[in-house]
Order: sequence, then C-alpha cells, then structure tokens
Amino acid sequence: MKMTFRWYGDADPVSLAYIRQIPGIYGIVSAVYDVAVGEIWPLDKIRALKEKIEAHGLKFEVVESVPVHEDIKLGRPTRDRLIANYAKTLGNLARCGLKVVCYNFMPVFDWTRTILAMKLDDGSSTLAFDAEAAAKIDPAQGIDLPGWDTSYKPKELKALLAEYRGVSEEKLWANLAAFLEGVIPAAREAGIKMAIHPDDPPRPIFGLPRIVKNAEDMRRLLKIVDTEANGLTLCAGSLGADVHNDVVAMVQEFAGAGRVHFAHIRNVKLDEKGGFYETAHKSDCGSLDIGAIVKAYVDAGYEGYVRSDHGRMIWGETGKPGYGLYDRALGAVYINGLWEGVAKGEAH
Ligand code: DNO
Repeated sequence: MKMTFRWYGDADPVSLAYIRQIPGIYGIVSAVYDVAVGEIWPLDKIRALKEKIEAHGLKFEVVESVPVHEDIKLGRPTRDRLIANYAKTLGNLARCGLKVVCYNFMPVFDWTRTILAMKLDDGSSTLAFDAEAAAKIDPAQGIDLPGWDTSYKPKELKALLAEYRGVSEEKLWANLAAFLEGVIPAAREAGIKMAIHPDDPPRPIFGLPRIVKNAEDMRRLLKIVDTEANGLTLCAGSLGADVHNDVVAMVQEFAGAGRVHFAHIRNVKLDEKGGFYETAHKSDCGSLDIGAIVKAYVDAGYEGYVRSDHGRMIWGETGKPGYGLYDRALGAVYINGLWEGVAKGEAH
C-alpha cells in the first residue's frame, strides 16, 4: 500500500514541507489547476508540478482529478473533441510518470454538503449533509449551498440544470460509455489506470441523475470496457453514506478483482433521515468499521494508493473545509497503524 495525501497546489494553506513530516507518507495526489476544463494539460505544467513535489522527497503518481467536461456528460456534439483532448492529457501524464487518474462523472456538482462547519461536542467542526434541508432545495429557484463551485454564474447554472432535465440515468450511462470507450484504450496504451470516484452522496440530488452509487453500478461500469485500466476510486465515506452499501464487501469484491486503483478511507456518522456528518477516521467515531475495511484491503493483497480523506477542523486550524492538515494526518497515521497491525498479525 502506498499512503498519499491530497494537496491543492500553491494555493493550498497546507505546505508540502509539513505533509512530508507525516510518518509513512509516500506521495502527493494533486492536479494542474490552471488549465480550463476540457483543454489538454501541457507537459511543462505537469512537469513543473512533479518537480515541486519531488523536491520535497514525495512522489507524484496519482492525479485527482482530471475533470470531465459537462459536454461529455451531456453528450453534446462537442464531446468528441473533448474526449480526444482527455486522451491526450492522459498521454502527457504518462510521459511524466503518472500512474493513476481519479475522476468522477457527477453532473454539475462534485461532492455536496449542506453544512461546512458543523460543531461537534469536542469543539472540532466538520462537513455535514442534512438530507431534509437538501430535499427542500428547488433547483429551479437556484441553488445556494456553502462551498459550491462558484465557477458558474447563476444564469449559466440554471441553464445547465435545465439541460440535464433531458438526461435520464440511461442517457448518462450511454454518455459515460462513450467517454470510457474513447479514453480507456488510450489509458491502457499509456499505462495509466483510470479510477472513477463514486457519487457523493450516493444518490440523485436536485433532480440530477447519479449513476455510481452502489456495487451494482460499479459492476456495470467495469463491464463497459472490461479491462484493468477501467477501474475505481473506492471512496469509503462516499459509498458509506448509504446505509445499504456494504463497504467491506465492496473492497473484497472490487479490490479482490484488481479493479481498485485508489482507496479513499474515511468515516461518516449516519442519521435515520438519510443525512450524515463526517467524523474522525477511527471506527468508533462513526458508522463505518475502518478496521474491517483495512483488513479487507490487506486480505485482497491491495498494493495500490490509499489516502486518508476529509478531516475535521481541529486544534484551531482554518482552511479548506475537509482538507486541513491535522485531522487528515491523524487519519493517515491511524490507517497506517491498522494496516501494519493487520498485515503483521496475518504474517504470524
Ligand atoms: C472530495 C473528493 C472528490 C473527488 C472527485 C474526483 O473531497 O473526494 O472531490 O476528488 O469527485 O473527481
């Protein structure tokens, strides 16, 4: 297993120098942030990022994310050019030594929360999703939630949401298939493993279709182009936000089949109304058994990339919600400890 840490580039208040001091960190997960979605990532930008990371004694082998343009998800006529661009970006990444590319196929919005700083009893603050509050939002009236992508102007957002009204789940599957059929052969040739991130939370929101929500969806996805390069980012916290998802069984099935290329490990506490908040990584802080999840990876012989995921804000830290240094570092060290314990226990 290779433990990694997400870093948002120079704008990230967390420094590479500090990340390096977390025991057991192998590498950084990052992205080129100053190329418009859909355009080709140039070699020099990828190289500069890699050099910066390597200067701190860390590896750069995983990109999170190369975003998928909305035209591809909508199946607009421009998609062929955009898919070709995506494949060229994969080629450039491979030339710089990148091995895994994380992406998602969620229409319009990536991960969604209704509260960015919910106070917990211990004084820390965390990200939360209030299912009732989310259900009350009428996208036709505009969506104003904290922390959301502000790159769309309200008018553009409305038009985009309206366009998705014509996109059923099956249509989105067809658009995903066109994307995979376009990029997976290029990924394979370049030696890149693609790793789709599941929907977060794993359910349709605001009337938008979501198609990577559970084991059945993931099976369907892997079959579209049935090859190792078409793989998964298995995000425990995203999938675990649906009480019907058995994350341990998913690790057994998909890591066991060699189709998990990136493991996101974090914990969530579910409520009875379909909502949740994010907790410290330790099993008894939330609803997921992180020990059993790690054991399933060890048993599957998983040797790929892992990262601790969202952390709470603790010890007075301020910064990007979910992406502070301290709690994610605690999560990484906890996962490393579990991993060593399970692996050594099984070796005896
Ligand atoms: C949230 C992340 C996601 C993830 C993308 C992958 O914190 O796990 O934003 O990076 O969905 O494309």
